[in-house]
Amino acid sequence: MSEYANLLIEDREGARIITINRPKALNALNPEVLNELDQALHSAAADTSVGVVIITGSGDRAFVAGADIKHMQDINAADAYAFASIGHRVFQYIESMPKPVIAAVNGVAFGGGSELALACDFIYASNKARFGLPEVKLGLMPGFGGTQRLMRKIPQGMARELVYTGEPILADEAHRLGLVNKVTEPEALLDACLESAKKILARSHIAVASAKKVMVDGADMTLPQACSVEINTFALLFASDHPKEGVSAFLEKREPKFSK
Ligand code: CO8
Repeated sequence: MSEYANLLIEDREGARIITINRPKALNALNPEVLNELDQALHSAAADTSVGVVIITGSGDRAFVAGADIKHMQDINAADAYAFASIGHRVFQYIESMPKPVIAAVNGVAFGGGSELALACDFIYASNKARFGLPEVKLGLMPGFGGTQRLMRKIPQGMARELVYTGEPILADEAHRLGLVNKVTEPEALLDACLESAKKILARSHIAVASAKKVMVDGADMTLPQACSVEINTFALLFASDHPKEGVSAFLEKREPKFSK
């Protein structure tokens, strides 16, 4: 029994799978779901038995069909500000938490669903997945970071066209654009994510967390600033025993055993 009303949690050999579970609303995000996701992510970050997080949606139709449209029917500007802020807080946490987060997009990822996937470190998708930011069709615009993160992940002109038209793209097109790392058959999606997670889990978690931090923080810095952060973070790795173990293992022709 999950401690969450709208999430299912499963651990598989160091990977924590968080499944957004509101199938009747195609896993749409309301404030309650977002707050639960926030809690689940903090809990995964604090749990030393977890090295990678995978986020997916329940059922075979949707990853997440967007922010909850019903929730937005009668809200005012202050409510909208509060709702958008919750989404931003949670999605920024995905970027700042020290463990990689993989989006396993198993169906539609529309609006807030695409925005959630965009905040993850990388995306694997089933060949049934569709991505889109259809907010303008509803008189809205992306409000969970989509206008900013999409532009930073695919060519600007393409991002603008997707936002202005609200038209969806299929998984293969998202792959061609570099938005998605891998496209699989639906039944193979989770295993593909777990396979990638397994490789990450075999590495130094301190090195992976440090690389994530520099890649996320550095993305919006000038190149000299970002490189300077990289030098400092690289040097800091040597405050742990991981470089010694990794380098010794290489020279001794054995697999490294990194401390937890
Ligand atoms: N919110 C709430 N309920 C939803 C949502 C949603 N985003 N999407 C689907 N549902 C519900 C439907 O209302 C329906 O419920 P019911 O059975 O009670 O009528 C159920 O899920 C199944 O949906 P459909 O019958 O429509 O299923 P179809 O297979 O015919 O269509 C689609 C599937 C194509 C995914 C269709 O449901 C759809 O187009 N959904 C809306 C997609 C969308 O526009 N998403 C963007 C929402 S706006 C947004 O995300 C803004 C983010 C920023 C917010 C900032 C805060 C202020």
